[in-house]
Amino acid sequence: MTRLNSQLQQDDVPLELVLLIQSLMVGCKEISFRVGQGALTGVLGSTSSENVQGETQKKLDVISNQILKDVLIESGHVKSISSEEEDDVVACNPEGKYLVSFDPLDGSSNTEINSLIGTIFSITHGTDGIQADDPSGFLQPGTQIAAAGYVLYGPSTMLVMSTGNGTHVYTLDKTQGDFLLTESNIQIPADTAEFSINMSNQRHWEPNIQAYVADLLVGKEGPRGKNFNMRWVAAMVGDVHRVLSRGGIFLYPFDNRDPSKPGKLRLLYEASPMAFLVEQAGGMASTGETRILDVMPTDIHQRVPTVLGSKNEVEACLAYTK
Ligand code: AFP
Repeated sequence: MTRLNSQLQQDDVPLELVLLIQSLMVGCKEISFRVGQGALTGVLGSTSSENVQGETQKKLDVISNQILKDVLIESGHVKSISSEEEDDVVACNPEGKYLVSFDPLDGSSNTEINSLIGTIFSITHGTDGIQADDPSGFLQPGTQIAAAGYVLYGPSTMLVMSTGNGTHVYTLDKTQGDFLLTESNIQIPADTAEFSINMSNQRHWEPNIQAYVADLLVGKEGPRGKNFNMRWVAAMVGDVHRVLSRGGIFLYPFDNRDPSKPGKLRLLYEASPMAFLVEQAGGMASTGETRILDVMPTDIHQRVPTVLGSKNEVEACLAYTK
């Protein structure tokens, strides 16, 4: 089986980026181990602190964030980091070539029920002349991504990543400690009969999304002429992994609970890396109005409404929103 390093070489990934990805994976393997130990090592449960989003941090959020910061700083290839769990950017090596954004443990409330969680990351080039502690270096559209992916801590630990040459799936061989290529160039089926949205927010959605989902729910008798199934993992890594594996549409739309939060998902370390993977797998990713990868960030913790997945179904949804 092909090792991660060999695949990266085959995809002509520059050496410094390969070394950076290797360091990142050292961190993710440690997170995988710590997550697996669970209650045995007292890492479950919450801390008494909140992150910049006003969310109570889980112990594993803090541990995972520290692990990734340590390996990325040590790698020497990273100029600065932006993380869901850090208020500001973290300056690393001023000579480092790359900027890394990450959600160290997406879906961390699932740790309470031993369910899916993961690390989401996005890597871009640093801009000359912008200091390592200046957040404006991160304000680049997703089209500038050099590599993006996630590591899913489930029954298997899996890395799903793209460096712009298709989306590949690797499974961690825990006996050897290597990520091995288990599926290359995955393609999301263009059509689907499965959707993924937190239905409990229905009353807060805008009328166009209400109308789209209502038409899915009437099934065969409605305008879509077929029955739809629904799934919700409550961790974007889990829901997007299903969409990448067998198709589907995933939505976290704008809702009117809090006008300062247009959607729940953060652009830099959730929506954008997932949009990159989905597009590289032949799918589509939109805010409902524009392509996610074209959105120019204005803040490192910016949120965006998100609709992604099977191309024809995303287009069907956009017919309601545009
Ligand atoms: P955390 O990263 O704070 O755990 O949030 C997870 C998440 O942002 C995303 O992974 C899920 O899709 C979404 O929240 C689930 O939100 P609900 O609370 O609406 O289920």
